[in-house]
Amino acid sequence: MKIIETRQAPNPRRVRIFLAEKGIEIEYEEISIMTGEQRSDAFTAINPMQRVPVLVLDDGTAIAETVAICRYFEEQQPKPALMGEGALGRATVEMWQRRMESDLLWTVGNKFRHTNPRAIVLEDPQIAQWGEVNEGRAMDFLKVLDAHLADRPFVAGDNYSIADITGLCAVDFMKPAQLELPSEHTNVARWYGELAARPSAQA
Ligand SMILES: N[C@@H](CCC(=O)N[C@@H](CS)C(=O)NCC(=O)O)C(=O)O
Repeated sequence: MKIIETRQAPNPRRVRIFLAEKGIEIEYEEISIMTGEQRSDAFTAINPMQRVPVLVLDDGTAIAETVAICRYFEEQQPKPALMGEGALGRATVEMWQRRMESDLLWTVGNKFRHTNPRAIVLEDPQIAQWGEVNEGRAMDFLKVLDAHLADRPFVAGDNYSIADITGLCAVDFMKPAQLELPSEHTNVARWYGELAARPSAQA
């Protein structure tokens, strides 16, 4: 079993942090998305979407999509639960996981992909205006997140979850996207600081 990834990219990092929190060790194989290896015939045969990460099982079965990979390991090793427990717990984690992904990680990612000259190899054509629209959406979401974190330690409540992992990776990806966390978002800053201090953040 192995995971094909690109170490610098945020989605593979989500999987690495998830596995570190569970104490699961696995083999990693690196490809370079900046030189287009995800578009090779060999990789396209594994993931026709040409994206990392991909989990390849010992029988050759490939599972792509970050959350699907995490789901696989959550089912294999339920503790610590990172995708919620019970109907309400799972629904709450999923609600916030989806928000952290679509309203923060993807918006920050689009800002990077459409405005950073280095990202032309990933996004051609780059549409700067779309990058700016996404910056506005990311900033709007951070306001919502700051209010939400005022009275709970983690995004989904009392327990650390995949929603926090996605959030940590999104906030860290603000740097290459040339975005700054507004200083008034003290709750986000507190939450981010605690997540970044966990050993798993180094995975
Ligand atoms: N929906 C996928 C998205 C994965 C994704 O966008 N991965 C990026 C790296 S973070 C990638 O492979 N980019 C290559 C490209 O854009 O060509 C997931 O959740 O895993």
